[in-house]
Amino acid sequence: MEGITVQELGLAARNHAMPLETLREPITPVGLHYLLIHFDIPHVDASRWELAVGGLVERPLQLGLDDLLSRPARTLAVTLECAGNGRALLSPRSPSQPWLTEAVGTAKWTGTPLGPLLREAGLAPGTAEVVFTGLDRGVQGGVEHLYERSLAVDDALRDEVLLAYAVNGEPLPPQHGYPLRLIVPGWYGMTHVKWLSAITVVGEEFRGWQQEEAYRLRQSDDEVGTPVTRMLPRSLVVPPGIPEFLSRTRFVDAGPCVLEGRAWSGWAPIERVEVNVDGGDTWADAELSDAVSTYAWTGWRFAWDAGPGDHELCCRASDAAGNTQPNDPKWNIGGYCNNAVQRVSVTVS
Ligand SMILES: Nc1nc2c(c(=O)[nH]1)N[C@H]1C(S)=C(S)[C@@H](COP(=O)(O)O)O[C@H]1N2
Ligand SMILES: [Mo]
Repeated sequence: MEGITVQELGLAARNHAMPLETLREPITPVGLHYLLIHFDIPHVDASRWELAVGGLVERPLQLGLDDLLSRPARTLAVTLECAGNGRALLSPRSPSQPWLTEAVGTAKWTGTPLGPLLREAGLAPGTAEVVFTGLDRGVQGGVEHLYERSLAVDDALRDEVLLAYAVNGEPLPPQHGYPLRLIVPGWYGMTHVKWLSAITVVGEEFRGWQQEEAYRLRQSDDEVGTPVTRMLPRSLVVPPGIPEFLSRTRFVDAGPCVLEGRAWSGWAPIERVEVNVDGGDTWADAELSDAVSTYAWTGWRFAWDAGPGDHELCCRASDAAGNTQPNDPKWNIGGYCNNAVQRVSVTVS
């Protein structure tokens, strides 16, 4: 990995990852959930805040927080992962949040389903996409804009899509989108717009900066690229033993050692997790437990007989749609979707 710049350090210090030992918890405590904020956390006075539902709808709506709280509520455990997870392990690296592998978390999000609200507003004929606008404004790629993302109407109408006002049973904290955020289970993090202020139905493809410039897989700047959507499979292991402070190398006692971790995919259920010790082609199956929910990670365990010496542990997940983690990263300019297998260095004595 080439040297991290002071600017990247600044981003990394604002936006933290989930410490990997937290993988032991099926539901990530809120303060340990990863965080990604492009601009500033907006200051919101909930008594004045309103959500505008408009555009190509028959009955535009203005909803206060109490209106949303009085609608039918649903709670879903959802695994969220930043599309840039793994970016710092790519070379060359585009200057952005330099994640290693732990930009992930699973929380219980409570909110009201989006579909019924859109149907109440009444989708006019000729609708193509739904645009979600956050309150946060900044400059990225030289362009000033509000944080905005869109979904195709069919994706926005899916049952599991929520307008969430609570996480793990508490009102959203400022950093996770107070007072309201979008939750789109299965999709990479950028989709889950925080600090929502408007939902606008449009008749053509939305071309905002975070949609058209960012979050596309491109090999060169002049390519249109393909949009980043659902999470590719990934598996992470709870680092065994104890760490060395700076290198994070692990020290483990020789003998039986139970490795445990979690795996997820936004495309289909996790079907298999395999563990590899010290490279080569030998992968052994881990034992899977039930997924925390249809939209959340699956636990796994593997009995490792730790022999003395230096080792490298790898784990890889496969989903029921036939996706498997690659051994080596697939490079793209934005540094998205690097779901190459995790590698953990362990010294056994
Ligand atoms: N309004 C707004 N929504 C946003 C963002 C943002 O910067 N502004 N960041 C997105 C990205 S890139 C990610 S990965 C997730 C992170 O959600 P979390 O911080 O709650 O974990 O929020 C998404 N929603
Ligand atoms: Mo992200």
